[in-house]
Amino acid sequence: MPHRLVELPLLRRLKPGLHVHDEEALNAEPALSLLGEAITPIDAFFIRNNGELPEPVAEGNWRLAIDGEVERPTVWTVAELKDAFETVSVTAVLECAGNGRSQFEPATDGLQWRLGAVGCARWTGVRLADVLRAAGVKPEVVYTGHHSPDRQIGKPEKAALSRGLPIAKALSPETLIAFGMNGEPLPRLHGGPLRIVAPGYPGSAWQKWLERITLRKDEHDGEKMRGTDYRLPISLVAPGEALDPANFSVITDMPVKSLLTAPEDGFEARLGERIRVTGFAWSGAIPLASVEVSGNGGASWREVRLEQGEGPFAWQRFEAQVPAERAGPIAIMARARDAEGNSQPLEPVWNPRGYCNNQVQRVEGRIVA
Ligand SMILES: Nc1nc2c(c(=O)[nH]1)N[C@H]1C(S)=C(S)[C@@H](COP(=O)(O)O)O[C@H]1N2
Ligand SMILES: [Mo]
Repeated sequence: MPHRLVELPLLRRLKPGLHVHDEEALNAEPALSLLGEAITPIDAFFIRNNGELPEPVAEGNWRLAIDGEVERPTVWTVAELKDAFETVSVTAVLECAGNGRSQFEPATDGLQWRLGAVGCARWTGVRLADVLRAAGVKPEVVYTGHHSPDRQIGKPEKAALSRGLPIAKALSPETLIAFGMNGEPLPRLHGGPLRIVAPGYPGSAWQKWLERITLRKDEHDGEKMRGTDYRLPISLVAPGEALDPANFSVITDMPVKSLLTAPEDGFEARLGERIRVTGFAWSGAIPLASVEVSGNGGASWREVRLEQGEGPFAWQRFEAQVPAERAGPIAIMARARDAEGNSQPLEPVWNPRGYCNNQVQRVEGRIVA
């Protein structure tokens, strides 16, 4: 029986508003209207799984091993981790690298996410750096490798996903081994009892159900770390072109992006009314600089005020009023720019696996007299 059938009732109960993708693994995303809050509620947060969910394990029985290129290989219980290290929280956007993939033309392989594979939560845990330093990071370490018990559908011998981080990101203070989400114990669907939180990096780097970290002298080569998996071409590749693996590098910091959460696609407004437009903008590592909104399909743009976010890795809210001036179709758009001048492209930048689509979103509606 496809695993999804077993877990689906659980998902429906915990996250009733999510659209479940027709895949063997459990993957689901919310309607954008559910993403209107600065902190995305857990019941509206997307989930992404590359394989079967692992069997539930009581927190007291969970172990995290640190090994590889360390002075002192260590095994921790969750309670020991909480006792030994300072507990910290970071508010950060978690976005799947495949978010928005359904908009690529020609279509690429992979889950056809709409725009909802993103959310912003308060993550609580211990700094990965503190745990690694306690084990003694050898000077030759360049990468971490993360391991979890979840397996590919129908292939119990193959890990679903085993990703890692460049050591600089692993030792950076925002990177956590998290056990809490929005003030609650980290839910099993989100990787509880322990997951990696790598703010600014794609969701693939946020290893769930973390049970082992191996420090390495080379880039990690685990499941979904090879070939073109979670990699972008260094120089652009045309659809159908032969792919040279040497032209691909691992996705690290996510690009600048914005999301309109209201109005919804297909909205109707009355002539003369002011349409309330709300949304969020964020950027992986380069600070966010500005957001502009267009109420006329991109013919003209107006800068909007960005509200303060909860720290550098949170998304920032914005709001605008767009006048409903003419009866007929209307398209509302938002375009974010980062501090280095990168802004969201109007068209998706095509790549073979359909990653990092940060194209300007277009919400279409109608103005009626
Ligand atoms: N063990 C494990 N960790 C994982 C995955 C997975 O399949 N297995 N998927 C990754 C991907 S691709 C994403 S986008 C995020 C999704 O996190 P969420 O399900 O908490 O939203 O988890 C990441 N961590
Ligand atoms: Mo992802």
